[in-house]
Amino acid sequence: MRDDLPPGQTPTRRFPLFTVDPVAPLAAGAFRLRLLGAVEHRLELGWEELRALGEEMLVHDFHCVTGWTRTATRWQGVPLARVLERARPTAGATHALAWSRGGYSASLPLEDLTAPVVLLAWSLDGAPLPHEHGGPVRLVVPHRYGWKSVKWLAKIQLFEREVEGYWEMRGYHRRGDPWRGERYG
Ligand SMILES: Nc1nc2c(c(=O)[nH]1)N[C@H]1C(S)=C(S)[C@@H](COP(=O)(O)O)O[C@H]1N2
Ligand SMILES: [Mo]
Repeated sequence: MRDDLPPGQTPTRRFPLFTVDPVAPLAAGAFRLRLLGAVEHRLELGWEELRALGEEMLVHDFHCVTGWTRTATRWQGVPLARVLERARPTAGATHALAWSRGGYSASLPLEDLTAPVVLLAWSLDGAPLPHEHGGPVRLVVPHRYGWKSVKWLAKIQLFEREVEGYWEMRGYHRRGDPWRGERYG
């Protein structure tokens, strides 16, 4: 992680909430994640199966496109790459939609999703991930703007073409690299 901030970002230690699809809390034991679409092996993982894949810790700034950066945010979870390996994306797979339980989605190029910083996170700043921040499990894609880090993660759908999620359909950038200021387009 770099010490400086991407263009147009202001640091904060608060962690503002941003939610367009409020959902009811879900007990960790009831959590399920499905991987489907352009994969050789469809997968459905429960809480215990996910936890059995191991745990990594990551400290990274979290950049919302509206201009706040929650600095040095500590996440624990399993790298998504480990789960994707098991699902085996097809040779032609290029993009994915990450879906929440509430119907929110974000579009991600496959190479962004397999980066080592991308976690299926169940812990925030040393405590179980609170419901309002996407618990029991959210996607964390800290090298992209925050709208790609889908809370209440339920499903990852792979595609052999470019696709748009909730904000990409509304004009936000397909990649969303904060260092290049990729807010719109
Ligand atoms: N399910 C869901 N995930 C979401 C959003 C949302 O509205 N619904 N908002 C995104 C946006 S724009 C940001 S900046 C972050 C904010 O995460 P936080 O609410 O935990 O701070 O969540 C992202 N993930
Ligand atoms: Mo955001």
